[in-house]
Amino acid sequence: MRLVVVSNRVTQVSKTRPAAGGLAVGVHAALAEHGGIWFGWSGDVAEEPKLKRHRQGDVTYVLTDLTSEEKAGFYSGFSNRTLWPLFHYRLDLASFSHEWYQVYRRVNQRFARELAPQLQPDDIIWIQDYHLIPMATELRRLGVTNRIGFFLHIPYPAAQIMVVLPWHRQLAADFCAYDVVGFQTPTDLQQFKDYVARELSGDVDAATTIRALGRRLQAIACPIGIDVDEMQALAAAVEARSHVERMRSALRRSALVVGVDRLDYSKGIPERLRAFETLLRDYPEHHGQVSFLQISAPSREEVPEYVLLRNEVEQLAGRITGQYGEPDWLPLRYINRTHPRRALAGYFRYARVGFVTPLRDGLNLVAQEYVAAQIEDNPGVLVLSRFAGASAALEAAGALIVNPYDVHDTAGALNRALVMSADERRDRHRGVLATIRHNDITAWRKRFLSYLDSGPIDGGG
Ligand code: GDG
Repeated sequence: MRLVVVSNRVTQVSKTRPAAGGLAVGVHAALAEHGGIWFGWSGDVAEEPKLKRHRQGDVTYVLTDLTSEEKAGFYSGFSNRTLWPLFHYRLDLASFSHEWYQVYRRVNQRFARELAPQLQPDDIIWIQDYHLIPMATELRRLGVTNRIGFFLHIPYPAAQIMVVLPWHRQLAADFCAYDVVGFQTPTDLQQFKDYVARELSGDVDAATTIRALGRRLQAIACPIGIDVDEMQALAAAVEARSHVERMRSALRRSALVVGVDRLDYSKGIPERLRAFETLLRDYPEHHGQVSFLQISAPSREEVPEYVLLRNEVEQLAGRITGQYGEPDWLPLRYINRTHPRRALAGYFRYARVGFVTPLRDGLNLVAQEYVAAQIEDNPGVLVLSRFAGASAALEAAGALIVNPYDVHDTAGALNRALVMSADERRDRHRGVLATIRHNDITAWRKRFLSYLDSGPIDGGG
């Protein structure tokens, strides 16, 4: 069996440079095991898109460009200003444009046309994420009969939200064209089943088999994970590095709270800053004792909603520093730049609190990376939003769960994390780390591919 992975962006890595992020790590490991193709957008814009191909070991990378019109309609438009906000429950930020939708379908058609000639009869095909939902429909139209799976990295919203999308029926048919669809959490899976039952009168009673629109498919919950050993090694290796030393001497005796995200409205960064401001107001004993480092990597800067968010965050950060800062103590360090992965690992390791409070998040890998980077006999505490997919598994395991819309609740949890005894921190850390190990990146790909490779497991006919 050969594996063919299709994702919007393709991350090429060498053996010496580990890939950043869960998707890249998981896909690389799967491709290394099975051999195959990784197909997707090169990240380049060209008015006459060309296929670029190169081989590394058993893996062939096939990259295609987008025209500027395609990038605007497919990527910045329908993917990131329609599907992304809608699937993250932000109806107020979602825009609906027939033109964008047409371009979104056309790009998926073109990707399918470019991919189809490269396929062999026994290949299994694994499509990643919301940019590419129509890929199975388009491949089937071209006569491809291989098994095709789809994994959604972001939440699948409640049916009442989904039906707001003018093209929800077309997308539902696209989902049903797959053999296997995977979601991050049991809640996402249930919401997909609710949609299929209500809107398509489909049969969703069997454990994983769904029958709808004349098709039979498997739908599973399959949370993504991280490479725990890789993050532990990265974090342990930074101990002697100068940036960590500099940070520790700048902090002096302050406890570090760390937040790391793309600067995205789904991540709840303004709410997080307000919660920290509430901590400073309501728990003045932390003045001079705590410092919050928020790293927000620039993201989707061509999208207007992200420009507004950046302004809002900058204003809040300025207000907090202005109101509470002292010449010899900075309560907040806000940085709007991308950092090397090993620098992040170092900040995670020395932070007493990992502050991860998205308003909605498919899963959230930062929460897992923070936990993996801890020093086991003196670990920090994960404060995690209930609206991160990761909370489904980590709540019972020992994370402190908060409602990020409630700044008092969040500030209270932050205070609790900051004053927690070492024994309780160790207990909680042990539980959370064991869960993250159990659901790591290898478990994710093996579970998904076991369904994709084997065909229907329950139901039959
Ligand atoms: C989507 C879903 C789901 C962040 N800043 C920098 C940097 N990062 C890395 C993190 C982490 C990754 O990017 C972010 O992953 P998340 O899961 O936290 O969030 P999304 O980017 O929104 O990912 C999400 C995920 O897909 C996987 O399915 O969990 O719910 O939204 O690895 O460490 N990496 C570097 N510099 C940075 O400044 N190098």
